[in-house]
Amino acid sequence: MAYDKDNIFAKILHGEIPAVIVYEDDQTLAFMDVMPQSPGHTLVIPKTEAEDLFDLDLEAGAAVLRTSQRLARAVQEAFGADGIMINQFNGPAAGQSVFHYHVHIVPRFDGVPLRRHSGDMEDTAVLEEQAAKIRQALD
Ligand code: DGP
Repeated sequence: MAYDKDNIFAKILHGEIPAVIVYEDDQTLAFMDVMPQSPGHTLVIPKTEAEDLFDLDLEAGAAVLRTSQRLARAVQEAFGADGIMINQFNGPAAGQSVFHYHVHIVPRFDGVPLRRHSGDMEDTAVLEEQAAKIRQALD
């Protein structure tokens, strides 16, 4: 399958549809997942075109890892999470639904089950509030 330039994350990257942005540098963008599995669920994407892990340039992958580590620290601090789960799906059979490579940063809390993957949409106002907490916790 060829990379679809009109996928929803490409549109976010190019400012064609809105997203609650948490962090941006020259190689990566991080924004709130609109269907969070827990409060603070954040996504990190490369600015290069890559459908999935198999398609990912390693330099872009290193940049995504660097941003993911920074974001994971900030999310953990901002939400007082007991743990941080990192997910990354490749192919529909693995649960991938948006075909621009992305890493999920999902805060986990002892004894609290996750909401469904790609489940209910969160209010933008709530996501804005959570993003502000994460931005504040970023180094
Ligand atoms: P995956 O299954 O790994 O491809 O997950 C895609 C994630 O993206 C899923 O958790 C829901 C989220 N998502 C889907 N559409 C949008 C959108 O338009 N904006 C944002 N911020 N997140 C989205």
